[in-house]
Amino acid sequence: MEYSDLIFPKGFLWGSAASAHQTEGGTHNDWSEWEKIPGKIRDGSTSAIACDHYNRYEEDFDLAQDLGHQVHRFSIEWSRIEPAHDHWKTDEIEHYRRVVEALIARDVKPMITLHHFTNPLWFRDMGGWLNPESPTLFAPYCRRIAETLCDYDVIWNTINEPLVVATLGYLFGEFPPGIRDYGKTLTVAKHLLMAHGQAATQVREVYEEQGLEQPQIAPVISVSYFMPADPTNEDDIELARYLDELYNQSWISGAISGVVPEVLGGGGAYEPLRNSVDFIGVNYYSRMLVSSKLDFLAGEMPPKDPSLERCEGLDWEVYPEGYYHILNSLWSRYNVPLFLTENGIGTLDDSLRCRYIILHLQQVHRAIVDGVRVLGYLVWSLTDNFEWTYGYGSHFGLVEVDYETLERRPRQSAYMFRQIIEQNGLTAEIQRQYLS
Ligand code: GCO
Repeated sequence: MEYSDLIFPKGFLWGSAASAHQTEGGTHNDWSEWEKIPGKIRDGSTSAIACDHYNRYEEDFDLAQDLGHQVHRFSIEWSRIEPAHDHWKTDEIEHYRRVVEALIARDVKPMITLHHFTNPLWFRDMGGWLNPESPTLFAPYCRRIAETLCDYDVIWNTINEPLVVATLGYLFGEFPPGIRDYGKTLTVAKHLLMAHGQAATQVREVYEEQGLEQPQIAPVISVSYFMPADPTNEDDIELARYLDELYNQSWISGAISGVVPEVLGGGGAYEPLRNSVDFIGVNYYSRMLVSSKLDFLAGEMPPKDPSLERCEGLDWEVYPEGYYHILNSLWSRYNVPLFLTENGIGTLDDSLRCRYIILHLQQVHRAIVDGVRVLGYLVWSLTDNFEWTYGYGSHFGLVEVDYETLERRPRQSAYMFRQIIEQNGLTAEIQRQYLS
């Protein structure tokens, strides 16, 4: 196989992503309560200690720096900041100031996510994202964080993967609150869209009040490449198209247009959404085969392709080409720059992780050559961490965590990725070395 150098645009940003609940330990929110219910987490574990990142963030950021990362995406744990409604923990706010300062001191740019899956218990008890007031209940927290961190050079993410929150929490019942109701799923997606608008508006207002230049703000969507199980069957093709529209497109089109889409319940223009998207954060892991003969809403899926490699635990197929198609479709439809905020694989086979990263970056490069504007690429994740319903059963880290001693050990993939960053892309040599 002949390889050529695939060099990325000048100024392309490289790094890794993580979230508070999955790494920090010691959080107290709707997820930590959910984990206590037997059977919810497959390995019976909890996030109680996770990676102890709350106490070890400096050590982790030393690693990010040593590994050449230019950006680190992380989330702020809302339940730490506002543990009771309208009660604010100044020491916790200051903690995140130190976190941001620690990154900046290492020359790693912070990308701050305001909401990554978890909710404070008071918010859950007020109905969570089903409550029509939920977007405005979320807003004051966003304002406090923006007030604290606006003096630093950071990038803002509002809501992480709204459709994952909605579908896994309210359609398939695998995430808290464990509901299975299609109508509620759409309501939650709509409220998360409005919450994104509220968050962006709060951040913008704070910068405006302080006379600061506006920062970059984006929501982060999870995308899957839906494919008909039978590519000759019209109904399968139609179902794949329908799911793409619903899952990949509807929410982000609402955020960009400022109008709540009909599929999410409509409601016309929502003022806070105006000017809420500077770029789209895109998380891609895999494709999804769908069949019209099966009940998708009941979770029935066609068999996977046995020839494809899989992600540990989650069982996602490795399907790099889907990345190329999705990036092209988002760009051609919205013409808004894309930041690849998560891509990676859970595996104990680190050579598979190396291959996965290279194969996906080849597709990203292919999209860039087509003219798709891509700003950066972040590996999920810097370290192994608590993988939601899979507990510690899926290893996504460039850096291994020994959960007995909490020792961190960079894997070969971490050094490979450092080389990619140094070269600003994939040299022929690196592709030859890891793909053959
Ligand atoms: C996210 C993700 C992460 C997961 C990762 C692997 O949605 O941002 O869910 O939190 O750990 O996607 O599943």
